[in-house]
Amino acid sequence: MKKLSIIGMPMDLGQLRRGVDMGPSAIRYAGINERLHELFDEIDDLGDIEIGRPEVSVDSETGLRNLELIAEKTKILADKVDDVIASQSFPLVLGGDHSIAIGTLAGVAKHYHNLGVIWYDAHGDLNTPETSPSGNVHGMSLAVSLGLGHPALTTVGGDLPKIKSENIVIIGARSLDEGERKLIKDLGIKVYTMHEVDRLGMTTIMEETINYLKGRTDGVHLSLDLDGLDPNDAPGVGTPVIGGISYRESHLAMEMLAEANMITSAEFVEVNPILDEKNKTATAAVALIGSLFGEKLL
Ligand code: 4U7
Ligand code: MN
Ligand code: MN
Ligand code: MN
Repeated sequence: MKKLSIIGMPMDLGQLRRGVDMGPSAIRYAGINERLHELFDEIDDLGDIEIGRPEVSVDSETGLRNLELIAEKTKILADKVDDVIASQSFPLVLGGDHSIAIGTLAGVAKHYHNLGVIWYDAHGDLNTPETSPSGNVHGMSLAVSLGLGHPALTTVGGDLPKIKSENIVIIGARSLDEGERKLIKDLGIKVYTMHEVDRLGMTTIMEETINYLKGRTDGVHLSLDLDGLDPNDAPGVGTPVIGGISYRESHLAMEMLAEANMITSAEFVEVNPILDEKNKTATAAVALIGSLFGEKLL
């Protein structure tokens, strides 16, 4: 019995641009249920986690915005994701900005000893309060999951780190801050930047990624930030960076993951319908989700 549970996480507290809280609606509107219903025996849309419209707060010590709120809300998401996996269903989380990954990974990590993570993104999201140029938590979520950053965030869903640096593969990076570059080198994190996308091509990158993670992990989470795609293909994102992964290359990546049958949880984040052109980005997200779950052209 193949079961999917969809969780909407309409949280925009990890960054400053309004609209990303409407991401889950935009993705549902783009037809996610219709697209997936033949690929699962059962699809359970659990609706959205309630975020409300809390007042922006700034942590006096670190300058981080919405720190306590993000901790509170991601904890709720972590529990929900934990429950979904416990019920033998596949958790698909729809964002929201990328700070939601703090919660998703905290929930998923409870079920694996060696969780792998594919971080498909223009950015590394490896900043800490010390290195962040912006103070925006959506640029810190991967670091937080490694146990690095503000304790209010690293302790969401338990004190221990949720993932190990050697189980991460970043794909599509083209905007890395100085502190992130240092962390990548210090920890030896595997990164395929756009240079490698150009040079090796997506086929080789995915073959290598799949082989690399197969040997060392007991589950693999896909965290796909739509800004990993080129802004021409996915304009509805808050922090676009030119020169990204194409729509076709992204399809290929998803199809190869489906063939490898290795993804055990996923999230699609940073869809901002206010900044989008005719729901293009949410539509791309839904098409990629279809491929990830094994939809075929023929
Ligand atoms: B996203 C940035 F400085 N690195 O930390 C930062 F460039 O989830 C951007 O990948 C972070 O979209 C982008 O603010 C976070 C910036
Ligand atoms: Mn991101
Ligand atoms: Mn990004
Ligand atoms: Mn972004």
